[in-house]
Amino acid sequence: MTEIPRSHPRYASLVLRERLVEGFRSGIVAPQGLIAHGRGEMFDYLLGERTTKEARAASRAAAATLVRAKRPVISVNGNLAALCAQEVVLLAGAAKARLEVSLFHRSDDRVTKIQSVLESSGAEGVLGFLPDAVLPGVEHTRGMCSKEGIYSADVVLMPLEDGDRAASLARMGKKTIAVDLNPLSRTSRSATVTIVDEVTRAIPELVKNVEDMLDDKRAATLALSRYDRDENLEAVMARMAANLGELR
Ligand code: PTJ
Repeated sequence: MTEIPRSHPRYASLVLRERLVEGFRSGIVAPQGLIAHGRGEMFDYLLGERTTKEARAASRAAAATLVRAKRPVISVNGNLAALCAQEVVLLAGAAKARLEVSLFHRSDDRVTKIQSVLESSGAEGVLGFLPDAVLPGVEHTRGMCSKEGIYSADVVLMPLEDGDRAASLARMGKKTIAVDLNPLSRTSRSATVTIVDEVTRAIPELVKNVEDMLDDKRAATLALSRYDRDENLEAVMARMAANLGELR
């Protein structure tokens, strides 16, 4: 890994890049994942590279959706595994969710490697290696999933998800939770709850909110009653536009 001095003004951002490059070299991250991260960085820049009040409200609604779920599943791709495998495993534990490796650019080799990254962070029963179902309307291997996991889930958390797959899950009647820095993406606009935040900030915030809501049903009800996806996305875009104005 390239040594990044802590004093560098863009230290946190550069460390994430290094994690992804390392993940790419070890076969976890798809080459396209590096490009996708660059797009995310641009939106994060406009966001101010911090968790906003809109993201916190969406995170509380997402936590409420997870604690109320009967069969929650977290969909794990290469970028997520490279950036924050440990935090994802913690979240699965707190929300009693299954983990399924679900790749846009699927290969058995990458599924195996991502599964073993999750297992070395303490995950058990990771799904995804032997898919036995297909997401309706999603062609080729990117539609493959497991019956026991994503296919029969009632709630799917899908960080950095492609728009076609997100739309298919929504059409199947599932509640979906997106983590996506792009408030304009089809994924952001089709999810039940969309957290517009960088995933390494969003997942720990979600763990904290899930833990807080496990024994507090009123907090979950309140979080859901206060959340409106389209209003939230509008507010995020207004914030980005205002930040851009200030940066000028
Ligand atoms: O590992 P695979 O094969 O499943 O492939 C993963 C990628 C990410 C390549 C695949 O799912 C893909 O092509 O995704 P998209 O359609 O490019 O969407 C990724 C979305 O995530 C984009 O809207 C980005 O802005 C956003 N994004 C990228 N990095 C981050 C992010 N959002 C939050 N945190 C990030 N670090």
